[in-house]
Amino acid sequence: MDARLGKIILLACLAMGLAAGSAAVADNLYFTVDSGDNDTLMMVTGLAPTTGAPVGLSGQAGFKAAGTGSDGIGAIDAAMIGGQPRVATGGQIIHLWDGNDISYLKHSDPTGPGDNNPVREIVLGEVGGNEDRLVIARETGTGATDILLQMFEASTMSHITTPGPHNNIGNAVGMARGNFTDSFPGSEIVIGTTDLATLNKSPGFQLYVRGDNLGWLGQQPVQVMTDVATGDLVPGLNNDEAIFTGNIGGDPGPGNGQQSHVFSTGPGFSMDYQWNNAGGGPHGPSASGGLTFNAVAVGQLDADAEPEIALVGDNVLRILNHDGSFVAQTGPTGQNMTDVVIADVMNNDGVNEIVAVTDSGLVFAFGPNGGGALGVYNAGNPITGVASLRVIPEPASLVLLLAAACGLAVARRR
Ligand SMILES: [Ca+2]
Ligand SMILES: [Ca+2]
Ligand SMILES: [Ca+2]
Ligand SMILES: [Ca+2]
Repeated sequence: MDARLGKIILLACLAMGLAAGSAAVADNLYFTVDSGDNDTLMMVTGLAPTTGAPVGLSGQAGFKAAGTGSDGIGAIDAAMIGGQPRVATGGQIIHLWDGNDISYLKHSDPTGPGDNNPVREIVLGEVGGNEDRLVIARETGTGATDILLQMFEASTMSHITTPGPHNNIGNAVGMARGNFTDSFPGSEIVIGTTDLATLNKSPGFQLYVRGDNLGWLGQQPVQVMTDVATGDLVPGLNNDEAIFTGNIGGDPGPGNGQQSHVFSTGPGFSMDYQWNNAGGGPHGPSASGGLTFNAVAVGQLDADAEPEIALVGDNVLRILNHDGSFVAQTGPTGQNMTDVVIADVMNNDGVNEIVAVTDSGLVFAFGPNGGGALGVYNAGNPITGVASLRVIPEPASLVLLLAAACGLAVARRR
């Protein structure tokens, strides 16, 4: 080897060693914030532990804020698309943002000018085997009790398909992607629906559609729900299952309210009940009552291979095992938590935290066992949604060659 080339490689190796020493990067967090009629998207690249009174979210690593020019923002999702971090938000219009710095990329107004019927739910990323997808759920018009699904190519925001609306099924209150069956490619989409006020029907449905064309697969009544999440909650069966939560069972009380129900899919895409966590003990009402769940997330919170479940709501954070067995409950929190994610956002340690946001404008970070908050941060306005994303750098071939030359082992976090 030429001496000069050797020196260059040595310097590059030193630089890579330094980079590897600080390579642990927390998952990004993105927040939708209700700030009047020009709602805000905010991001941080990590949270620092704090004690005592809430500290400003704007003081956290990588903080950025962007005006959306849209009201009613709250639907949010994040995914890697073509090796790039992307964030999608839905209010009166749909936005696609660069997940590195929430700079604006594209927008689409699915209802056209003059119609402010909001996007209720949004899913970004792989569905139907194609990672470049954005799916929204809304109504056909203001006050309608139907669900209109629309699929776009995410990177171009070009329209792909809008099947006919699902009539008399209420409004979407949760939407997630999961691979429920191998009969159809990639992930399918599950939607929770509810509309007690206007429908003389079941107060809530689970609705499944194909990921490749949004074709209807099945629906089934569940009762009042607020959110849905997916994960491999029944190991050894299919791939993913869906968990619905909310005020299922009616007003909160012993055996009612605050339930979560898990369903798998069977032959012919039947919807097979797996378990619910209704009942007494930790699942009973709080001393102050009113314990209902607003949101659910599925993710890894301990060392066993199965995922855990985080539920947040009015005055409560509850953690369950994948089979519904009780792990921990934190509360009363004195806060109405509106959304939750499970992500590694603190300490760069590969250990996930539970991040919950509130309608009073606070971000709570809890450890994987709940308990006292590891930090509380103030965004200044009500937070309507949160999404997380692990940004996976695309290794350039030169970097890989250098890594090989330096003899660096490539370590991967779980
Ligand atoms: Ca599938
Ligand atoms: Ca499963
Ligand atoms: Ca686990
Ligand atoms: Ca962590």
